[in-house]
Amino acid sequence: MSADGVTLAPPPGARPDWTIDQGWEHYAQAEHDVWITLYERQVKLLEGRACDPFLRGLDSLDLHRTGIPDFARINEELMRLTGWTVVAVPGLVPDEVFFDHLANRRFPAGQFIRKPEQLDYLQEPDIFHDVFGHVPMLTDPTFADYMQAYGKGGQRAMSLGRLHNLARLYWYTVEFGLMESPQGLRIYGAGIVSSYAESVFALDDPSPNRIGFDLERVMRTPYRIDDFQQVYFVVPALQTLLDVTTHTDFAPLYDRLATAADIPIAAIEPSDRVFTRGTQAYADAGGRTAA
Ligand code: HBI
Ligand code: FE
Repeated sequence: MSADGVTLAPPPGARPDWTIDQGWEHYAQAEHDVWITLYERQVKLLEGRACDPFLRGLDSLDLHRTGIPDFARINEELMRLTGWTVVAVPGLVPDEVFFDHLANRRFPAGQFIRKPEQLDYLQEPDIFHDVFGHVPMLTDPTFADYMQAYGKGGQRAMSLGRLHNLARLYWYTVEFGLMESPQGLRIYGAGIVSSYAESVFALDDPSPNRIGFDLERVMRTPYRIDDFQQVYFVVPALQTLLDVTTHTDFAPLYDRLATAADIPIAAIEPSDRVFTRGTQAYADAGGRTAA
């Protein structure tokens, strides 16, 4: 449902749940080549940067073999591992549709791939972001349960008018999350692992803050969709995400959030566990617009 309470109808050719056929046989070789270019660049970079569950998931799904992966093929393995499937959608879908898929262990993935001149940045999630970025983590049983719990929580947050708070949880975990490991910080967020530049920035750049994950803290922190993040939140383990969603009573939390002020995006709070106190030099210099 959009803000005015009207549910958008699916576009022509899409089913009532907004899914479409992937039409894998219709991809042009040039489109497969975009996938292969992106894939090879990321795989080299992510060894020692992405967390182990991501790298293991990438291996077990064998996402490289065919260029753009055929959902029918990866779904066999994904279903066997965690009971999830990937379904094709035309692009962004309404929140309620998105949550209904997640709550039923279906991940809606864009069917299209970016153009060769958009390798580094695009606004709407394409198949590379959605499948390379999100699907490997869905092979991890703990993360798979977290994503389903998020879908169920989304349905509830919508009915309570707190979706903007819950969306921040998705953003700072599923999309831009970092995790501790014995060898240092590792990436699990799909928005990072699917981006060449942010896979470096998120771990190595002195600009952003890196702060220990805390549910309420995250839900009070706005985010930016148009540039590298100014703050990343670090979980000790994926189990933290699942514990937090299953052991938190969200009703009193949402009550508190209704009166709590947002925390400025680059602020460090006295109660924060600080991994990196960022310089914010990148954002202060104007970010992408200055580059
Ligand atoms: N649709 N295809 C798609 N992918 C998303 O990540 C997505 C969406 N619709 C809504 C949405 N995300 C977010 O608004 C929620 O996570 C809050
Ligand atoms: Fe995403």
